[in-house]
Amino acid sequence: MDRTTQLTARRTARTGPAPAADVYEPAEPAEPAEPTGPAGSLRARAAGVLESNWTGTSTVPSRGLYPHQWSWDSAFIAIGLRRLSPSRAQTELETLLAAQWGDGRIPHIVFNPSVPLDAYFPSPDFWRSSAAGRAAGAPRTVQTSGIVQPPVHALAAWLVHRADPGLSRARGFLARVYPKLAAWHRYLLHRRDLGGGGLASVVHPWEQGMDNSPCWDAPLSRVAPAPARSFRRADLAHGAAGDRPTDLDYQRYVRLAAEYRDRSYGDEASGGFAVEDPAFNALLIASEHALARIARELGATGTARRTRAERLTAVLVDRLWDPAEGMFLCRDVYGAGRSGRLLPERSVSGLVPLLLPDLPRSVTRALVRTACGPRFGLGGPARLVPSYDLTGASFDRHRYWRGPAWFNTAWLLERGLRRHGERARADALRADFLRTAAASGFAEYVDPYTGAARGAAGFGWTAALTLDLLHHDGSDHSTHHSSDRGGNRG
Ligand code: 9WN
Repeated sequence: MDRTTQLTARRTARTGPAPAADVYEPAEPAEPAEPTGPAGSLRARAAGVLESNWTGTSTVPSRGLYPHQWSWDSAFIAIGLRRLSPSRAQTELETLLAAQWGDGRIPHIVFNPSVPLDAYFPSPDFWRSSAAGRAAGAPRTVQTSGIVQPPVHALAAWLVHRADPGLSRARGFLARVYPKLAAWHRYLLHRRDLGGGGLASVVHPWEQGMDNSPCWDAPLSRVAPAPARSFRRADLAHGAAGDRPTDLDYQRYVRLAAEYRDRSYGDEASGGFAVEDPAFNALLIASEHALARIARELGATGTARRTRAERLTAVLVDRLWDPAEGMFLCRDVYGAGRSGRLLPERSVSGLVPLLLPDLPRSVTRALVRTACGPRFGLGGPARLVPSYDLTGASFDRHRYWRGPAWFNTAWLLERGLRRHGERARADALRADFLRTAAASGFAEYVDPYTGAARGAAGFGWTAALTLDLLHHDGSDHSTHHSSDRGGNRG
């Protein structure tokens, strides 16, 4: 028995079965004991990472490589921070939301003005948010990027609230963030429905968060690269070139972002790249479910939101599910002469919808089979879950999102497995997560076969999600596919 399993067994004996929980928060003991021994020191180490990445109002993903606030990083970080300090977790989200644009978008980076411009590229003078984004309502006093990242925020806000409802109510936390989160979802569902089928599109690979995933190769190939000498990358000062996106990828990222900026960040006229991504949309749906919960907590019914989340789940299946592959695929909205087509690349994004409660049983079964099969090797040869098909032609075990395993996607799949009754697999993934996070020094990502650390060390969401998984012992989690309907156990 490894240390984590021992801890689990001890905790189970002590606490007995955990109380029922809602669909957004797996069941767990109400007052879990502080982990002691090795897990206790893992907790202290993870807390230390979050402490040294804390700026006073938010947490940087990494001091060297990513010295500003990132949108989906902050959401994952808040989910873990609530285990240490619910008030700091609230501040993390509130700082991000203070940089929201008038049209509802939450920018993917909020720049720290005290960090030198050349510390990260593209810097504020590239995005020129307050000038180029004026028509879209960019804030005047804080500099941001103009693109977005996956909408994990409402889910994070709900989980942060649940960590200390008394404090949250006393501070009016949900009442303050709800209108902002609602505007964010409105932006995505209306301005970003570029395919016209009801799902949100990303207009840049950085928006989806898995920057150089092979999923983008075909749609990106239609984008003319920016001249190589027109910009200077900062990332290579911190990471090995073989671990990072290529120069040619960067030239295309820069072209797409510059063109979006030069269109004043307007979504009316389309650029060259629009993709409906399964993880991005699944996170939007999970967050819409969370908004329904928040609405109920604030005294409304939340019914319209819940119904919308269910309808969006059906649309997701309709537009992105591939029964032959047993997973979700990306839709290239401008592919096939702009009539749209599913992209054949298989990435971990296509497994993330397992998170959702209302999927048909045939779909969840197939997703679990695919995750555990040769392509993703869950519970077999792979550590955590690789970011891309192990057998795929573009698989590269070291290059960023083209193979390495990441901790945020492992956390999402752990929740998905637990939700759908795959308790043994979820427990094993949780144990692997904690072991790998500890051994890798909370790495940004790891080799999917060996678990060896790659990318930045002391990475924010790796440490934060470690705290979250340490907090519950995985011993009693029911599925609650539909059991939350009508009741507010939040
Ligand atoms: C571009 C901060 C971010 C993550 C992304 C990850 C990486 C940035 C980069 O770092 O992207 O946004 O410079 O490569 O791909 O998921 O949010 O940690």
